[in-house]
Amino acid sequence: MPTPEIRTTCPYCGVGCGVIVSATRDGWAVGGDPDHPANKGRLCSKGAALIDTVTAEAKGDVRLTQPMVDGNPAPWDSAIRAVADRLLATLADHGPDAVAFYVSGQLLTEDYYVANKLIKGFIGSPHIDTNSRLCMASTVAGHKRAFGADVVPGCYEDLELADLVVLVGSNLAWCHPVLAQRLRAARQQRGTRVVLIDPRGTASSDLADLHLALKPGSDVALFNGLLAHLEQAGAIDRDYALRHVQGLEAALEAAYADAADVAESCGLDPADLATFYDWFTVTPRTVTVFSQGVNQSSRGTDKVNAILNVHLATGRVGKPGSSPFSVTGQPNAMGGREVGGLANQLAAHMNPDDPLDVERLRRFWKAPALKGGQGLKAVDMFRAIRDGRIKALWIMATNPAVSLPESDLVRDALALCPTVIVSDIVTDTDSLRHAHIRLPALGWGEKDGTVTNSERRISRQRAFRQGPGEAKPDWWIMTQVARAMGFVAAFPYRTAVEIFREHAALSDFENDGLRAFDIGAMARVRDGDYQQMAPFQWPLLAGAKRGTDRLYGDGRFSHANGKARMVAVRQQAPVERASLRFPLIANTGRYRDQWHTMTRTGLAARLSAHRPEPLLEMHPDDAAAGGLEEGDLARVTSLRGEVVMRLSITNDQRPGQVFLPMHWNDLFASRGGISRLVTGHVDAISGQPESKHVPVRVEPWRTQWAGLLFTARSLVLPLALDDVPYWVRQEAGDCRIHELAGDAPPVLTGLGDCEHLEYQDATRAIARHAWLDQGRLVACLFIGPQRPQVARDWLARLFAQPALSAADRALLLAGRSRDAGADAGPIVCSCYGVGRAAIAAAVADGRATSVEAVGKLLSAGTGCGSCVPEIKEIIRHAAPVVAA
Ligand SMILES: Nc1nc2c(c(=O)[nH]1)N[C@H]1C(S)=C(S)[C@@H](COP(=O)(O)OP(=O)(O)OC[C@H]3O[C@@H](n4cnc5c(=O)[nH]c(N)nc54)[C@H](O)[C@@H]3O)O[C@H]1N2
Ligand SMILES: Nc1nc2c(c(=O)[nH]1)N[C@H]1C(S)=C(S)[C@@H](COP(=O)(O)OP(=O)(O)OC[C@H]3O[C@@H](n4cnc5c(=O)[nH]c(N)nc54)[C@H](O)[C@@H]3O)O[C@H]1N2
Ligand code: SF4
Ligand SMILES: [Mo]
Repeated sequence: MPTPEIRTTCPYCGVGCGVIVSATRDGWAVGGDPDHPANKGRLCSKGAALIDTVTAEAKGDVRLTQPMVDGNPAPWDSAIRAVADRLLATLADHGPDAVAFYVSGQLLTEDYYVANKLIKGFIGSPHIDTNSRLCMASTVAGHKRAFGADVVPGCYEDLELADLVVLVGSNLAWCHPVLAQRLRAARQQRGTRVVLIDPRGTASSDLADLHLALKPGSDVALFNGLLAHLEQAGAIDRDYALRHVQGLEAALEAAYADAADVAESCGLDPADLATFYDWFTVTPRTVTVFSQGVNQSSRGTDKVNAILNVHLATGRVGKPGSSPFSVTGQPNAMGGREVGGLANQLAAHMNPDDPLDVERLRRFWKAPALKGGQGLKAVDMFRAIRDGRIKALWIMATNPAVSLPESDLVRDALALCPTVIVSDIVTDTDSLRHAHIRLPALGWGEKDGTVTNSERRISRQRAFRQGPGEAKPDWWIMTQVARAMGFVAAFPYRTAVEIFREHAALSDFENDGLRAFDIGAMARVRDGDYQQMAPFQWPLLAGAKRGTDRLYGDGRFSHANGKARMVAVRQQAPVERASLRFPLIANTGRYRDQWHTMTRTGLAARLSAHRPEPLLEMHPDDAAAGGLEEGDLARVTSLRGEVVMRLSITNDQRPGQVFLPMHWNDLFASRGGISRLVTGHVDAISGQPESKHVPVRVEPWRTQWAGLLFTARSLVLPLALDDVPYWVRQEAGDCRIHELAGDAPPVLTGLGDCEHLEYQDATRAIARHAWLDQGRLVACLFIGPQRPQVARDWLARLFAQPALSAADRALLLAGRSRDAGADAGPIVCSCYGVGRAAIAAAVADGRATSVEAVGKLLSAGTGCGSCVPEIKEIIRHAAPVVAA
């Protein structure tokens, strides 16, 4: 019997890779879809581990399986009634402006469409915003200013056709790994030049011929300098500019005003700067990829336009191998922009400030409640909740208590809000802890719909498994609530395809070329064809067979006069500067194997082994000045809050700057939620927060003791975590590992009837404990004045054994196995599960001294390749030091 295969799309990053899920004897296997144009069969570590997360979710009480109203399980009909009643009561008592939705680029387009229609069209509140505000808002605003519409002109193939690829504020190797793989392959084949513009060294440095480690926030100066240079070098395409561009002279004037001291403003070596400018000048086929180092800034929109300016001035837009390219973060960030999920958008690329658009949408939806004007953007929305202006909030597929800036204030807002409804797939998140009503949503692989990736390509997500318990698709939940509120006729949906057809019809409605987003060809798609739908790019006009891969290549833009606009922008510093009190600048971002707030990737042992603990990365000079050493715990304080993190000293950081990962939340760490530090300053145009530039102070955080606790997954702990000031939890397969540190000796509560083994050395303040249940290891704890050095992997593996062998039992309290090589260390290659220790050993004893040799010997680096930069790093570190 052939194995049933389902083609679907990866639910993580905006590359939008096609995956094939096939049933195996004991579950499923996942592989890259060779026919999907985004990845052509490739996957990254997160995509390859999709089944791990699905399997981990199925264990224990991870998934939310039934609606909960005020803490009590409720059947769907009463939960729907409760949501509808509370929203209606808020409407009656306080009017529509007291209701808000906060949604996500991780919803499917069909879900997103219904959310937007319900709140804007029928509840009559403009207050819907999405986590894309923290992500793509500056690009949306920059695109609109320059092009007249939110359009990404290029496509992925351009990365392969380009001769020069400039990565600005993008860690492509970790955050869009399959695009990095495509770029790496093209580079090997045709010697593509790559320039990385990022204040710190990252895994993407490994791809780059030139790394410009600019001062944070100085991108506008850098690109203004480039624009002035282009004009001096005679590289402005005057003919193109004359016919297709407005605003060249004003933009040049502004650029010259910044150009005099670019190297100084950006803190760069003038020679490096000149190299970059020369390469850009002489290379018509240039793609500039940009991401959060550009967007997440109080000057984000200007940064975007500074980049678009140099492409417009040279006519390098929407041509093969030649375009600016904003890569989207979330799987459906782009779909959300199509349905108008942001507070300053209407559906289908219509404009809430244009009365004609508002009237048009009102007619199409038959929605008399639809108002013109913009709603509150995310940061302001949560401030309005805290002020009591918004009294009912529905959160879907996002975790704002962790991901929004000034997150202590966000938590206060949630605690004060009279009605908080949260739809999620898991039982517990920092945001769910504040919910009065919790609604169980179907997750990836359980639901059907579409997503749009960074290159405007719409792909299907398809179900291959049953959802748990009562979980339902997000669109279904909202449809039922809408109907219960009385909006029956406008919300007739029984399947996702009905919503998709309406969305497609709206994109085509009275469009006549007015709006770039048009998928009219899908307005009558049949159910079966939707099931079979192959990935396609928009626009796809009624009657067309194929979508359009590039836009604006002909120089006709979306502004009314058909011309693009160069925007005169000037370098401005980030809102806050380093000061005596907060002398360092904190930058925040991502790790290779974690996704956002870890609700899914944090469950997979394979993914959690790459960086089990969040690290504060710091330059050696700053560490020395602060009296800090590698592995120390440090307290990081900003104007808004504090966190505690383990120090990693690295030359990849510039002096004066530190880097913190955004992923850890209150479920995974006692003091690791870094958005507590982030100030709520936003870009004046886009409303996007300045998440990459936070003045902080870093001090040693010394404790009397440190510990490591291993427990079987489903077990109560032998001590109260609440009493331990520092802990970080790691899922390690058959067990959980907690790093611990504190002052007062931990109070052990023990584990009931379990057999307790114990070793104490009071003079050295060392204590070791183990608990066994009928011979099976259920917990062990190591405590000492320093962080205990034990064989983590070996100990973790003991939890899989039904009963410990006498030999293992004898070694247990020592925390050491007999086989010294048993510990892999942090996982470097997650495709083949190869740890740092094995690679370092092979390098040290000369068995492998190149990436290729490591691959041959251990397979590491031969899967998705995301770990190649780390393997190189290990080889570099192992290089013999020659005495002077
Ligand atoms: N592994 C993984 N991949 C992901 C995600 C994830 O959570 N994990 N999330 C997805 C999402 S939603 C998004 S939005 C993308 C984000 O993808 P990226 O934007 O690539 O990721 P970040 O790590 O947030 O930030 C990128 C870089 O911006 C740099 N930067 C900081 N300040 C400046 C500056 O002033 N100028 C410049 N030029 N650079 C600066 C940082 O040092 C950082 O290396 O990743 C997507 N992919
Ligand atoms: N300091 C700092 N903060 C940042 C960033 C940064 O770089 N630095 N990056 C920002 C960016 S770019 C982004 S995109 C955000 C991301 O931040 P969030 O959106 O808050 O992060 P996620 O962890 O992806 O949250 C998704 C939630 O949806 C749930 N979920 C998953 N699938 C479904 C589903 O199908 N339906 C429903 N209803 N729920 C589901 C998950 O369990 C999870 O709770 O963080 C932003 N915050
Ligand atoms: S590159 Fe992005 S979409 Fe592709 S497999 Fe990795 S996380 Fe998924
Ligand atoms: Mo994002």
